[in-house]
Amino acid sequence: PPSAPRSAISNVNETSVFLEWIPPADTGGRKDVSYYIACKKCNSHSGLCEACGSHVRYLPQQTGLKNTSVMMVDLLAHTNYTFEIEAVNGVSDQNPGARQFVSVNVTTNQAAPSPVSSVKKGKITKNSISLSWQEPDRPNGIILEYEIKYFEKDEETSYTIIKSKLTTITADGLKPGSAYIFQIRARTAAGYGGFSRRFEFETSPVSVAASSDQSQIPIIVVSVTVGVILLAVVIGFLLSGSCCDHGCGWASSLRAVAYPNLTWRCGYSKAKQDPEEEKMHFHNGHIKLPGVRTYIDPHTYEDPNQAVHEFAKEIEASCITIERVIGAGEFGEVCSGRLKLQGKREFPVAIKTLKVGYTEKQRRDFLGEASIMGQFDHPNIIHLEGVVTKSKPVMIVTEYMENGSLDTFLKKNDGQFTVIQLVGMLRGIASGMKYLSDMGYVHRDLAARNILINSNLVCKVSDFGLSRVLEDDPEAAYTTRGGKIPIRWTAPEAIAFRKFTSASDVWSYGIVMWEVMSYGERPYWEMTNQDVIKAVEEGYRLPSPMDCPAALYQLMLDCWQKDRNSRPKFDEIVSMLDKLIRNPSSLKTLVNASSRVSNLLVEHSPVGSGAYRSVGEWLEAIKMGRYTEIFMENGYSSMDAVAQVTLEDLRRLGVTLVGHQKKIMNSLQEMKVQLVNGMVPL
Ligand code: IFC
Repeated sequence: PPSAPRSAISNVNETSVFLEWIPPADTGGRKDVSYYIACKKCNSHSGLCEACGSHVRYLPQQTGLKNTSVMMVDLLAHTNYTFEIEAVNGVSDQNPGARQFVSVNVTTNQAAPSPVSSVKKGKITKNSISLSWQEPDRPNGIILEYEIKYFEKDEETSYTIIKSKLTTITADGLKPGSAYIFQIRARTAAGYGGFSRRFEFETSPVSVAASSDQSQIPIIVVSVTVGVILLAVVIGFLLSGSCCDHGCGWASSLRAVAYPNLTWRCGYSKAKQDPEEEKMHFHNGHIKLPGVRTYIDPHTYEDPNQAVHEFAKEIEASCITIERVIGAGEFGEVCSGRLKLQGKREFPVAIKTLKVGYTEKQRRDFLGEASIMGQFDHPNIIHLEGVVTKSKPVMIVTEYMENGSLDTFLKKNDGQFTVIQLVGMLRGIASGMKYLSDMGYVHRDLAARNILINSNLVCKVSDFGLSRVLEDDPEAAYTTRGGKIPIRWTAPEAIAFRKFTSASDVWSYGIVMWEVMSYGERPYWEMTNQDVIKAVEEGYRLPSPMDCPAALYQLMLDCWQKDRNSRPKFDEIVSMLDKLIRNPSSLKTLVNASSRVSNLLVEHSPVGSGAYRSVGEWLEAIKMGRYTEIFMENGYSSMDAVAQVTLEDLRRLGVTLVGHQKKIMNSLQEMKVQLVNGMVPL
């Protein structure tokens, strides 16, 4: 029988899991290897596992898989699963020994509710339509409310949304005898599900026009009066003094410090009277919109301790065993260790400590980080286990990512992964970034060094801030306005006028794609920050990494569009990568290696040192002038053509002396490196 499959990776999307692996090292000398997936559902408390049962669907199938990937759908939400991937062949049945498999542990997330499928009309009048519907087939949690969107048929641009906790509503104020389109979606703690299909219902036609018009006159009079009064109140309110005169308390002065160029914020928040009252109405000044989960900046909290305990669990120091130091943080050390929570099995964690003798501000910033991380719950975002604040040292505890940061991991494993595995990593990162951008969180320092990777090769977005030097050249990393910016990863508008948005995160994501596909190469190599800024501004972009699928390089170029609105959104990037993963043959077309180099030659005929205007000049310079004639006669008459010469070609041309071969190939290599270090103009 074959040995076990290798390098299995998983990607979790809500309640679906995508698995991928590479074939076994030993096929047992046979060609009939196929794969079988065993699924076990595991209890996170007892650690006991049982078979998954028949509700799980396998795409394309569970047994006899010929390809090295499979997708499991309809798993339970928030459940630990172990998948065992076994390679089998025609003699596996006869094998008395242990099964050879690779296993992957994953935890599913909560899925959003499935769409509402049946909607019935109730009472219909000339101005109103009543509806009722059934709870979705798969609510995947407790339904908190429904959202009903409706609009007049063919007038989609102007729609109305109503929310309801019940499964019935009445839409009124409608036009008589008109068709309306209704769509309903449910919301659980996991967010909104998809909208139902469109349901069309019509109001009843006007029967006696005159009488109905009569009956509406008092309504119109009342509405107009109320409208005018409201408008007057609002205008009066806006004209009554400014916040900055009256002061808005500590939180808003902090906001003003955080957004110095957005002074209107101050005038904006002034409408919120004094801080006490503000708290009552807005819960710490955060207007929580139902169903829209947005990230809350912990700085807006009056009391940072309240923020951290709203978003992070307090862990008792006695539950933590620190094992070894794995890095340096801005305020202390980062260690690996183990966490044993009540009723749970001990598991590995990473621990960041706040060194003794910290200032109040350092403690606030340190715990502010935990308040941010605690708001996120996504398989591709580093997961916060909790904080220790009641004893010293103060700590932040996260899940442990065995393989550390992605840039170092890729450098260590240069060339070791399949393209699909690399795309799987990129897909995970894009999915985490989609989540952050949906939450309204702008990362600002997305780079491979800020991605962690675990033993299943799952990538998670993280942020180590200043704990690692942002740039080798700290001078150049400072902008004219004093902010520290990782130039090579940052979009031009963010460098130029600090316009950090999810679109600038998309630019950085493009750079991460390039880092991943080139196994941790430094973007723009040893160019200085100033040269990078200049080249990018002039429209130059990084060239394709070696052996990079054309579709991926195109996606990188899309992320690096100057106009930030033209860049793809993270959800589009995720779907694009999913499409490529589902159809691996789409990754077979590589950016043509020769076009890559000759392209550079054409656009960047090197000038200055090390540049040669002719083949003869070049060969003379390396004391190989004797071969000029042979080169010219065999079609290598331009530097462009010479760039493609291989060792075989040299032998064919009669360059048989190994020393000469080496001299020519080395010189060519050197030129290519210089050229590749130049960039491709868009
Ligand atoms: C100042 C600040 C930092 N504001 C936000 N962050 C931030 C930190 C944001 C995010 C992200 F991506 F989710 F938005 C992540 C982090 C982060 O990764 N923090 C962090 C990670 C804090 C403490 C620890 C112990 C770790 N984990 C590890 O360093 C680690 C190593 C290996 N495994 O885990």
